[in-house]
Formats: sequence, C-alpha cells, structure tokens
Amino acid sequence: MNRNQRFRQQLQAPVLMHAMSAHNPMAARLAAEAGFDAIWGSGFELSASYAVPDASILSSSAHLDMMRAMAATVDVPVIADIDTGFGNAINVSYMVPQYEAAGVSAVVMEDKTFPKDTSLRAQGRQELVRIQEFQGKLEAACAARRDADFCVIARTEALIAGLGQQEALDRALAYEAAGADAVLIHSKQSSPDEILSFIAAWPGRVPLVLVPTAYPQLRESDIQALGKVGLVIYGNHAIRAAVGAMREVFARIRQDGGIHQVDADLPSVKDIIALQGDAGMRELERRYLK
Ligand code: SPV
Ligand code: MG
Repeated sequence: MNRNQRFRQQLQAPVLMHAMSAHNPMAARLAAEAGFDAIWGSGFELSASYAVPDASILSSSAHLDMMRAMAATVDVPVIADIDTGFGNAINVSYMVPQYEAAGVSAVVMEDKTFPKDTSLRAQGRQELVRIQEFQGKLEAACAARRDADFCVIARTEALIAGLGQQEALDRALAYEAAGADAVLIHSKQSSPDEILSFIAAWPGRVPLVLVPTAYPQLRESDIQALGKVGLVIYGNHAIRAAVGAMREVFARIRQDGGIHQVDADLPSVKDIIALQGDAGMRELERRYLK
C-alpha cells in the first residue's frame, strides 16, 4: 500500500489516527520517530517559524516547498493545511495537483474568506464564505486530484465564527455532499462541550477531525470512545516546544556567561548528526566514492 492508500484507510478505520504538527523536516522526523501516524503541515506553525501572523501572509510557495521537504523526509503521510485554498475554486484547481505532486496525502481547506485570520486568537476576523461557494471549492479540489486516494478534508469554522451548532452541521453536511472525505470541526472554547455536542448531533457518514488545542483535557481515549472521529491533530505543539526550549536554553547561556552548564542538558551533536541522516550518506560514500 502506498502512503495515500494507507492514510485513506486509516482515516476511515475505527482506530483513531493522531497527527503532530511540524514546521520543518526535522520536526516531522521527530514526530514520526515518536510514533505519530501522520504529520500536520500547519499554517500556524510555518507562519510562526517565519515570525509572521497566521493570516495568509506567508506565500503559498513557501508552504508548498515545506510540505514537499517534509514529505521527502518521513514515510508517514503529510496532511497539508492549505488554509482557504489560496483564492477561489479556480485557484484551488491549480493548487491541489501541486500539493499532490509534492507528496502530501491530504489537504485540509477551511471555509473562511481570503485573507484568513488565525482561528484561536480572541477577536480575530472570522468571516465565512457562502456554503455554495465553498462547495464549489471542494468540488474543484476533488476533481483536481489525480490519485483517488488523495484525501480532501473540509474544515468548517462556523463554531470559531460564533455561528452556532446548526450552522456548523448544515455546513459540514453540505461539504460532505460536495465530496469531502472528512470534516474538520474546529472550536476555540476552553471546554470540549461545544465539540462534544456537535459530535453527538453529527448525522454524516464521513469521519470527523478534531484539533483540541483549546480544550486539551479531551484525551485520545475519550475521543476514540465517541466513535465518529477519525483523526486528532495536535496543531501547534512542535513550535511551542521549540520556542519553550530555545527560550530556556538561551536565557541560561546569558545567565551562566557561557555554554558550560547547559551543554550536558542538550541533545548531543552526535544525536543531531544521526537525525541529519548521516548513516545514509556514509552508505552512499561507501558505495559510490571511488
Ligand atoms: C494550524 O495549525 O495552522 C491550524 C490549526 O489550522 S489552528 O491554528 O488551531 O487553527
Ligand atoms: Mg492553519
């Protein structure tokens, strides 16, 4: 089975899949090494790694290039966060084959207007496009894929925009009807109640996808028990771990007046060399450098 087939099959299987965010190939490699089923090619993380807001500021080519680099580094499937699809349905038609050619196994596209604003910020601009317009974008994405196992995941921001459960259900069902392979339902409430209520009411056939950043108390075992969720995405934990670790180490070096204290607490240079794939390069040297 190739990577796209594996992803499609796992997404539909009764066992919950878990994806970890990544903003570069090293983060993707570490996530795969830790045992995550897939990599989330997060727009929030990549924007953060360039120190810009997650608001359609980074170019589509910067995102696409990073997805290609991550997909080339790991064997697990990469799920690309294509935000609003970089324009209208026509833009989507041109972008999806490029993501597919970059080696990703799925795209997630959200029903906000372009340029988007990030979802979890308080008082963000959260405007949604018309349901029919987004159906057109999903139909364009599905028609543009070349491999039938490549997944198109629709994301509704109805709860993020404060439009309520009925609007979220109407949108999610309309997106399923337009061909979406799964529906990501996002919430920024600190309690999982809103999401649990949506899941209980979900009458659709396709699996749901959750990003529990705002309600971290909801564990995988709780989500699995709900039965309707195929995938949980940890949306920003790679960049937050990196920022936390760098902040602490940088502060210690300034405080200690050197690296003499911190050195023993860091991954060794040998460890990093191994993660760079040194063993593979030495094998190439052995074979081909004559
Ligand atoms: C991302 O990781 O870019 C996401 C998830 O889209 S969130 O930031 O929660 O909107
Ligand atoms: Mg995003």
